[in-house]
Amino acid sequence: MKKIQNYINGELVAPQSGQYIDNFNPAEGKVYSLTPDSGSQDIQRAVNAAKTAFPSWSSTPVEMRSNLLLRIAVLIDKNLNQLALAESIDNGKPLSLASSVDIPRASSNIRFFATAILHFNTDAHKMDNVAINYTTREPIGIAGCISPWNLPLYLFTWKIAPALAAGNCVIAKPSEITPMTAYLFSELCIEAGLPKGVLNIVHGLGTKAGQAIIEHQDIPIISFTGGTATGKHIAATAAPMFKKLSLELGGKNPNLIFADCDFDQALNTSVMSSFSNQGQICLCGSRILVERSIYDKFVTAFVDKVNKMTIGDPLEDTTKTGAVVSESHMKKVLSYIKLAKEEGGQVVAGGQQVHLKGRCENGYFIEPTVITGLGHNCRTNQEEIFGPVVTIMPFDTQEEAVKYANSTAYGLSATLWTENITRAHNIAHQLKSGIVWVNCWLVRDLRTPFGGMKQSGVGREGGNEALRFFTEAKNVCIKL
Ligand code: TXE
Repeated sequence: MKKIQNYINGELVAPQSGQYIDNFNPAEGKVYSLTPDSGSQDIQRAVNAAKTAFPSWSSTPVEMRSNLLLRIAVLIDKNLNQLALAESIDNGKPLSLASSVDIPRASSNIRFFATAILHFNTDAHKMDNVAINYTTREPIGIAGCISPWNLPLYLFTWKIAPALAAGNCVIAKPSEITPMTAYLFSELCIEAGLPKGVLNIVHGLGTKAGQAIIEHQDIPIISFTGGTATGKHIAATAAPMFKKLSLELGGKNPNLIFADCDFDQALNTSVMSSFSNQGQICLCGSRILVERSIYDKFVTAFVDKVNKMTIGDPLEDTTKTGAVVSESHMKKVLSYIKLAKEEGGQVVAGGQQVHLKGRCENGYFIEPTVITGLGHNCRTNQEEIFGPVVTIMPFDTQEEAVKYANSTAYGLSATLWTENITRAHNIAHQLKSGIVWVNCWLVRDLRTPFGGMKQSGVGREGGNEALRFFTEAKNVCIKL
């Protein structure tokens, strides 16, 4: 069976313990490879390598750093098919999605920061005739980048690219649930000639390898994407050590649909925003709020479309809904459907585990599920489910829509459907979300700051915000 290796000091190496964790193919419910069960010794080895590499990498001319990263992006493009297949097998997502979104985006993340760093500038401030200030921004040292399983290579590259471009060395830990594409990525880094120790990829459990990163005294910056509970733990561990923290956490995103919207566009995009990647995108809209005058029409049309979605083998072209990522995640999502019924909800589409035939007979598949009849305050409408489950609720006034939308502890994203431009601006400013999409969803300009409000996280990644995060400002003040 294929054994994934750590990438430390430029080499592919086994974990020091010699121990491995089972890695499942969720569409088949079968172990298909083994992931290093790394611990603090492996992290220490990676820290040693990164410490040695830092003086040279941080002083490498920006153009050379940029060229090296661009070389990696080219290799991702060249290996798109192999990476997409690996991601689909590792994660259960449709191959078509991995080939059209996840892997191309991994390459554009790297390209974006490889070129952004060439144009990254700092400020000078003149205080009349008293003094002149200028600010420099230097790489900090070793960054710890911890990423989740839902968009494995996409979110992994989103973190490491700005860190490396800015001149830091990195210790990255991909999710133990989906390690394969990061492993293949380490092979590409070797092929691209990335100097040893600049990027180290250590695989393993969050509570072991991840924990060793967040509590290591020589790793002063942590960039994390994952669950809110883990984010709280990381903040509690890292804050007393005065680490710089960026936390991109969960969401319970509202999707507001007004009667004056372009109905077909709102409908079609809402199906996508609810169920893409089996609802396992932190930006998926999981609470659809619909103005009462079009509520019945919307529910009927939405359910009709959802019932036509093809659930199937992720490797087949026609599949729109693949497997959820693991058995335990499937059980969690199904338990929320049960909870929704206990809370008085009606399941108007889906609601069941799906048992496919053939290769995928033991896979973790759930029908895209639509629930109506619940109030905005119940647990189903407050807690992140992170699966193919969406609720639909009516509202009577604009005020009520905003109140429901803002009623959760999360504030990552929101979507708004209206043809009334004044209403669009008004509501966008009232919604407590890091990003508000008006008449679209998941359109991302990588230059914009990205991140959530409230318990959806702290810090903003994207564009210059990310480069600022991975650098330390120094101000020099000269008397005139
Ligand atoms: O995430 P975890 P899980 C949400 C979603 C999901 C829930 C739990 O609701 O059901 O979180 O998912 C590493 N120190 N999201 O359990 O545990 C871990 O190894 C350091 C939303 O998979 O947060 C992995 O690499 N690291 C989210 C990463 O953290 C630790 C995407 C994320 O895992 C650690 C994923 C520790 N003590 C889940 N414990 C989104 N916002 O996109 C774990 N990790």
